[in-house]
Amino acid sequence: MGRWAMITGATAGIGHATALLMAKNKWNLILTGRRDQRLKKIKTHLQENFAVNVHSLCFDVSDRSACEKAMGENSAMIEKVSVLINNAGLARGIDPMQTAQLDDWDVMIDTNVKGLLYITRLTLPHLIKNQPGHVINVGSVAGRWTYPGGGVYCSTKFAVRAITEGLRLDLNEHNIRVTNISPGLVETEFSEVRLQDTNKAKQVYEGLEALSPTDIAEAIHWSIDRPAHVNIQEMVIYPTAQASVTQVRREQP
Ligand code: NDP
Ligand code: 8X3
Repeated sequence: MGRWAMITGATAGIGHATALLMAKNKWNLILTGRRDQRLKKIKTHLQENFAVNVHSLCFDVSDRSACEKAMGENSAMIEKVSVLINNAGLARGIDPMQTAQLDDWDVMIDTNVKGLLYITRLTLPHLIKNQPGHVINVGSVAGRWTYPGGGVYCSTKFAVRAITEGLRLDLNEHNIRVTNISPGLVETEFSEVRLQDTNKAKQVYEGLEALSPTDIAEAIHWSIDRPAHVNIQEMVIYPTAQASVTQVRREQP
């Protein structure tokens, strides 16, 4: 039967890179996201190149009934999962709190906090059964340090860190590993989604070597690949050019 992992937000960036690396390492996968065409293309690529089983589930993690429907209708598949990688997430806007859009706050909180909680709660009974179970939450350095214009995004990632710790405490009796991966700047679609402007998004990564999605996928896979008695509780990973959430060294053009 082999080992099964579920990765949320596998259509791009860190989630996509993690799906690739997990498939290379012979993990069967359940991949989720909202863009069905991309999910299907990735599924076909992984099945054809790595001889693993891949299922794709297209739904919005911030929609509670969509989560319950997707997980309920596919329970025969979900019940095989022993590793959950909660990666789906996003930032919207970089405005100060006094002028930010309430809609942006709703989307970030609903996706990064409530979505992660829905998927976790619906998957946990299977993780407890399928030892050794492991939950990996993709947090952020924004879950440790706050920066101007990032107050609400940061608060969602602080919440992810608190949820990770809460899970570890509650699941201790069930021998489940729980890990928080906290990256700094990773070059993905993240800034385009946040700023809704391709040129401005490019500037975020200009003049520095940001982390690649594969750098984070490797950290995730390495954490999973430790012996079952070893739990990597947290990893904070910055690019060398980034000293803090507010200090980045950029080469001049
Ligand atoms: P991308 O925008 O490249 O990828 C985000 C993924 O999340 C996509 O697959 C997207 O799929 C999915 N997603 C977003 N919203 C939803 C939703 N409501 N329902 C289902 N899936 C959703 O960004 P990254 O790869 O950079 O981001 C992945 C995670 O890493 C996020 O949690 C982010 O906060 C975190 N992170 C990113 C950093 C960075 O600098 N890039 C640094 C630190 C943390 P689709 O659009 O198809 O739904
Ligand atoms: C994404 C990294 O510094 O843009 O979580 O918030 S940052």
